[in-house]
Amino acid sequence: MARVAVIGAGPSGLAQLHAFEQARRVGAEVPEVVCFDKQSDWGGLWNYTWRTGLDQYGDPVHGSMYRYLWSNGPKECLEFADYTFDEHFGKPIPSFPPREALFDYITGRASKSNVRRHIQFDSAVRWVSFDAGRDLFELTVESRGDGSTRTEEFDHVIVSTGHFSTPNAPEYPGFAAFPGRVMHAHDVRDAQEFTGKDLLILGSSYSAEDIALQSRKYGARSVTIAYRHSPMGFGWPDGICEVPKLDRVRGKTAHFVDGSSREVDTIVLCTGYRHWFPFIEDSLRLRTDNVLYPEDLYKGVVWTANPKLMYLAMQDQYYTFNMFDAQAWFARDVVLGRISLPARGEMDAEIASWRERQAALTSPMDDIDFQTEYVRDLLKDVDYPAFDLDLVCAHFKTWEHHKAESITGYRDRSFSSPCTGTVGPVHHTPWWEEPDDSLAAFLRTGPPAAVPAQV
Ligand code: FAD
Ligand code: NA7
Repeated sequence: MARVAVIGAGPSGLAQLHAFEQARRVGAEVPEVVCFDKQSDWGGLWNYTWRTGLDQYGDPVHGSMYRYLWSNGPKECLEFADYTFDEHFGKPIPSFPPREALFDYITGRASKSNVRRHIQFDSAVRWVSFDAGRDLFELTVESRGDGSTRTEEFDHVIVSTGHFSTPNAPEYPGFAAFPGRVMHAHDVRDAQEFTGKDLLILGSSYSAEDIALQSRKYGARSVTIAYRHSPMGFGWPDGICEVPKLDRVRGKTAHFVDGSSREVDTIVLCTGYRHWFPFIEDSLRLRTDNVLYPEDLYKGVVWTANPKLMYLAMQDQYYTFNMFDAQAWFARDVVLGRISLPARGEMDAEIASWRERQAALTSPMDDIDFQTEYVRDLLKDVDYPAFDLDLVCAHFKTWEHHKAESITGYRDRSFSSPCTGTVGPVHHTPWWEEPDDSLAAFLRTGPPAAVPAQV
């Protein structure tokens, strides 16, 4: 029997296991699927860890999520079409859940389809190579508990190891002598660490926005965000401001390229992450920046130089869980032989055409349209259950407008489900005033907040 290795049991790896299981349940002959995850439990980034730096076995910690993290997009935009929020929670829930609720949702579907039996935990894939003579991949896996290693053979390999765990950490003059912490977003865990402090954040994307907001929410005295190219330009609450690029640090004083300066206690590098696959041999290793359409991946999934290798979720992400499903369904059908791949030249030409379109994108609205079309293109070839993709696209654009209207209030808005039509109820407490991110507090019903619903 053919063997498939899935590396990583985060949302995209779990989508892959689920896709195979769905086919098996309706009678398809499915190969043996083995999933390896170096962590002790599933959920990938959503499996919160207090650890930073190295983990208990001496490997770099995978987790980049912090306490008090709430979904940064409407849950309706990531809903599984075959496992709705209504089904999981048994009642409508607000549109912007905290991390614990999304972890519960992701793992709820995986539990329902009983895919845990495929996963070997505490199992780090240390090396992936391809033996062209035998047309097989060799995976060297370490059982981290006892340090033993073994090499197994597979016909297909699907890499779903995420790409938001290895920091891109630039250095600026003066960091070495800065009398405070210089840290990357990857190591942020509890914003209360910054209570009473003056914080400097570098970067102008999701991490910068969210860590700035929550640091202030939990008591930072001030937050200064230094952008490299352009400011985010939101209407920041009192105590948060944006300034041009950092030039240098002298003692505790940060100097910016416009000549301004300020004293800061801590510097947080929200400077993004690197796609990092040191465990994959050179000829099979994806190299890309955080973009909507990486090079060398046909349909954003298939490694064109060796189509028995596939990568999931390697894109910059507006769409997440439902895009991972579309990719997983596509990858599954390539493995099952239901989708025949065109010749290498044709695959390369299609990638080039998408990347040409990508180069012409000039705004977040363009990006949203582009990723919508990408997901649509995947869905047309697979039997993933139908959902209203145009509504998801419209919701993303509305969400962008909400953020522009109120960066502290956008999480109080409600959206309708593209799967069930259910409108998320307004949360009992405005996000900016809600310190408790527990699932129990989130699910508690209470008096509705006076915020207009957007459906
Ligand atoms: P991951 O979740 O990173 O999971 C990868 C898995 O692979 C991990 O379990 C890891 O242990 C395993 N692994 C890695 N290397 C190996 C190896 N060598 N051997 C074995 N196992 C390995 N998305 C949203 O939709 N909404 C949000 O609000 C949101 N917030 C985010 C906030 C932060 C701070 C970050 C960093 C990301 C956020 N995301 C959000 C995006 C996130 O990328 C996706 O939601 C999702 O976690 C990606 O799933 P994944 O399975 O591809 O990767
Ligand atoms: P992103 O979205 O990849 O953004 C990285 C940011 O880092 C971006 O604003 C970059 O600036 C900035 N950057 C990169 N290098 C530098 C240097 N050298 N100096 C200053 N600024 C720099 O990563 P995020 O962590 O924000 O988001 C990743 C995921 O986490 C995302 O999916 C969220 O859901 C959570 P630029 O804009 O290019 O000027």
